[in-house]
Amino acid sequence: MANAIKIGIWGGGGSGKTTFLAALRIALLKYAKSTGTSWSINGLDEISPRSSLFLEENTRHLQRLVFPPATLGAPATYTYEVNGSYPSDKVLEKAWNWLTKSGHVQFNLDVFDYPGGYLITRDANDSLWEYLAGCDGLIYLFDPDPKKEENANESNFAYLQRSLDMMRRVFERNGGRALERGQLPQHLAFCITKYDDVGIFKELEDRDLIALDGSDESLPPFISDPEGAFEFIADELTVQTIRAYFHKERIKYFGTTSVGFYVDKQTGKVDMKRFSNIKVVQEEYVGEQGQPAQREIKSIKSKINPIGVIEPVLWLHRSLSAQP
Ligand SMILES: Nc1nc2c(ncn2[C@@H]2O[C@H](COP(=O)(O)OP(=O)(O)O)[C@@H](O)[C@H]2O)c(=O)[nH]1
Ligand SMILES: [Mg+2]
Repeated sequence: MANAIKIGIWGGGGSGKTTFLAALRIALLKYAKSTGTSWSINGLDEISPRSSLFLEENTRHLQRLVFPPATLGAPATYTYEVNGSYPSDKVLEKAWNWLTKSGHVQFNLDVFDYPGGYLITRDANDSLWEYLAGCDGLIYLFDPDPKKEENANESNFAYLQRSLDMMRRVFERNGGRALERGQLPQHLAFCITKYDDVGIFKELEDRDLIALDGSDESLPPFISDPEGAFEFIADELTVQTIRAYFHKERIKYFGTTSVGFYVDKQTGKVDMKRFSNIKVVQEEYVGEQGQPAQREIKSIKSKINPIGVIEPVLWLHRSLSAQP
């Protein structure tokens, strides 16, 4: 698999990497069912031990309607192989065959899993940067949580600035030939995640950035202009950082939610008055000084309906296979 296309998934601590990966397996199976095709994602344990187990366990968590546990221990890289084919619609077939050569899709997907804050503290010699720089395509999970954005160590700007700088250094160390006009050579699928979050959703809706497909009411709400949504939600430094480091024509923005929206069992549609697929319960616990305290535990209301999860992955694959 020396020439396999490599796609890497990264993002800040708690941005939803593990949930995204598990949702991807479910989304691929749903896509296969609805298009009459066959798709799979399997761990390459010979390259990255325990990849299969990691995916299996986290998919099981989502099926049991709980979020995967946060990564607390050592960082790890998990490697997967995705196999599939596009639907054999006559027109599509022509286009995809040209893009993918055989019509069969195969690529590797790397997921970097590390505890919150880890990325910020890594120096230029950390192997994480080599891994990221070695990917042909990158998926960045942008967590729009305003509480994190306000914290200089947890903001997307901090994560992006550091990782893009470090990646650039890897290319410079290797002779700098891959850098063109000072920009990174990779394709970037930039995902605005967790847009199902009630606060984020309302903000986007107020700005007319949420659309419902008029042709079918059962289709869930989607972000009509993901790049516009990014400009609206993120601070300008983050927006300009992305534009500075990647070639304009190699970036695409996506609206992503791994858990999706709650579908009313009676109507089979998303009820816009109670669209959230997340349940929050307050849990009592004993704080560090022995005082009673409360925290929020989030779980999932009903079967997940991932949106914008396979799209960035397949867009990257298509863009990369179309390159000479
Ligand atoms: N609203 C919403 N929250 C999510 C979603 N995916 C993840 N989360 C939240 O983000 C937390 C961290 O997700 P996780 O996948 O563990 O992040 P990681 O640290 O990047 O692997 C979860 O425990 C959830 O509370 C999503 O699609 N929607
Ligand atoms: Mg994780």
